[in-house]
Amino acid sequence: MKFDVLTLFPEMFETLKSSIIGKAKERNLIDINLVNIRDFSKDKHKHVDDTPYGGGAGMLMMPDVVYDAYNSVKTDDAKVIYLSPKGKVLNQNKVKEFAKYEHLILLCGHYEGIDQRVLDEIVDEEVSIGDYVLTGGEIPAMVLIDTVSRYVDGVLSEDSVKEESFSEKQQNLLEYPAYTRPLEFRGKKVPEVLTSGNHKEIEKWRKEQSLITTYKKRPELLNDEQKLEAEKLIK
Ligand code: 4H6
Repeated sequence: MKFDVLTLFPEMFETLKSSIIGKAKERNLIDINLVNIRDFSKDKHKHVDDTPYGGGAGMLMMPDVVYDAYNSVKTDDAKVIYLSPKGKVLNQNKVKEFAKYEHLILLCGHYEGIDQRVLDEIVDEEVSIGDYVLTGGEIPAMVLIDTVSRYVDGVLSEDSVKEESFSEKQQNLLEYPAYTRPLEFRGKKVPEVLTSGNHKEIEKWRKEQSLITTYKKRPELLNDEQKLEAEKLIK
């Protein structure tokens, strides 16, 4: 999977060198190519933004500069995603859909955003990572790279992939609580069933805990039947 990132702040992506995504890069499972939009500025002072026609606060990224940055990486099969607070909110189904592409181009806005004409020309999809405002599209682009990379073959361990296919069976449920050593912490013991060795019972307990957790934290994820079942378990 190839990600081209069009950004004014390529340094922000250093953090992707760590952990699982860093390993995936080292193993050439994913390729993250950072393109500094400023390299495509048209003047000797390297300007990339200008004031909005019609007045108003702030600056806008200029269309010709952004277009030339895009042109330097575009291919016929690439999907261009613009990270913006106006986009459709990202969810796991959207992530899986993006993971089917071999080439994603991520456009990061800064200042007040980007001239509409170049967006109309090059953007396939406008995506938001949630209903709040950030100073730039870089953190959303990193969220997209991280979430999509998890679906690239070989990035996750075999165990995580198995665990994921299990949690997909219970798609709308949150994870059950998990415990590790020590057996007792500040007077609290690990639930006995987990040390029983009875795998049938453990599976049943985890399913019930998932349902209870979801009922308490995100009831809107459950249908009426699941809510009734959760209420029975809590009583
Ligand atoms: C494009 C257009 C994404 C990018 C405007 C980006 C939140 C998200 C940005 C802006 C973002 C998200 C600049 C508008 C700052 C507000 C960068 N914020 N903004 N939710 N900001 O995915 O002012």
